[in-house]
Amino acid sequence: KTYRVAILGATGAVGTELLELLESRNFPVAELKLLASERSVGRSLPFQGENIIVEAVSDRAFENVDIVLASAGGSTSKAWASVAVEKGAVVIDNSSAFRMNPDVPLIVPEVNPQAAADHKGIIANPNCTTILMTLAVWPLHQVRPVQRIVAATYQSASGAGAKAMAEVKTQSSAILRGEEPVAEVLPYPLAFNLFPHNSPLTDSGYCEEELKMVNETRKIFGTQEIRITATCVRVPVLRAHSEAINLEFAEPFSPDEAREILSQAPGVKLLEDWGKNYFPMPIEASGRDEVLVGRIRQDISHPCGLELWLCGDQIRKGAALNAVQIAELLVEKNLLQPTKAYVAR
Ligand code: A2P
Ligand code: 11C
Repeated sequence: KTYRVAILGATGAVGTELLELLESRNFPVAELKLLASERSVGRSLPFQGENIIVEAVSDRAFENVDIVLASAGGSTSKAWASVAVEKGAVVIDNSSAFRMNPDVPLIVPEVNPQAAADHKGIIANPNCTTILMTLAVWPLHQVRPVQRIVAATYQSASGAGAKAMAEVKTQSSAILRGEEPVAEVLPYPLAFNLFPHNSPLTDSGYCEEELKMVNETRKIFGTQEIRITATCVRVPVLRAHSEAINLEFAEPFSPDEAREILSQAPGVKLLEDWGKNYFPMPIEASGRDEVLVGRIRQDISHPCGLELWLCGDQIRKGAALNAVQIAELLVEKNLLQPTKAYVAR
């Protein structure tokens, strides 16, 4: 069986990766529609040896579509997801628009694939930092429940889109020429710099990105009991996020046992050479499917604490790959029937 697929946001950093992944993973595509804004009308993108013309998103564009992979920002998803569902498609949405909606499953296929069975037309793809963290923490949490997570992130420009990636390169060359870097997409120059994450600040003092790590992780793990705090930082890296994660359990968790568990965990690659001080780096995680985890060590400040470090490709597992894996899950579990039952607002 093959499926009619639409990519909403096809011209973006995640959209172009979605296109590549559908092809390289041999997703059973019967027909592919590429949707973006009016700005992209007339462009075309290659898929399976053909050039597919990009269309402006519209009501009609969602007719005769089975699956929509959406990555065009929250407001675009809010405007179009319900239209697509009403026309019979299942939407896998990479934006934050519906993630915390109780009627919308939030899925990392290696962690909570069972949640897909409850979908009502929309499935949310979690925030990239959340996806990467859950891959490393969930296998440990299965063995001994984690009680508290303290995370610090080092997030690449790709999380802010293709234009932010281009901006870091332009800023870098400007600085190397002795010129002032210009920041138009991100709020401050990122080249040779870093700054606390640029998502809106909330009254709690946390930015939205930090609260996404808290709330989304609890929803994916299916528990409100885990205490989570995070500090998110944008760094001048192109497309892979890094995270320093401190975990606290009710009893000690030996680094060797954690290593053994993570060496067999799906979607994870353990990468440690203590003799060479060689651990995961964003340049090695870039373009790879697995989240690289290493530097697992006992927290010297707490007998039941464990420290670890990870790097993962933000565009791939942090966004496009996870979305395509959700689509594969829907196919495998025969969950792609149109629902028409529910319209999210
Ligand atoms: P476009 O290229 O036409 O602006 P990124 O996250 O890399 O910035 O990409 C964002 C994606 O979302 C692009 O494909 C962009 O299309 C698309 N997009 C942004 N705003 C809209 C909109 N209002 N309607 C449809 N697509 C949009
Ligand atoms: C970043 N995680 O790296 C963000 C981008 O909720 O999907 C994606 C925001 C989201 O800046």
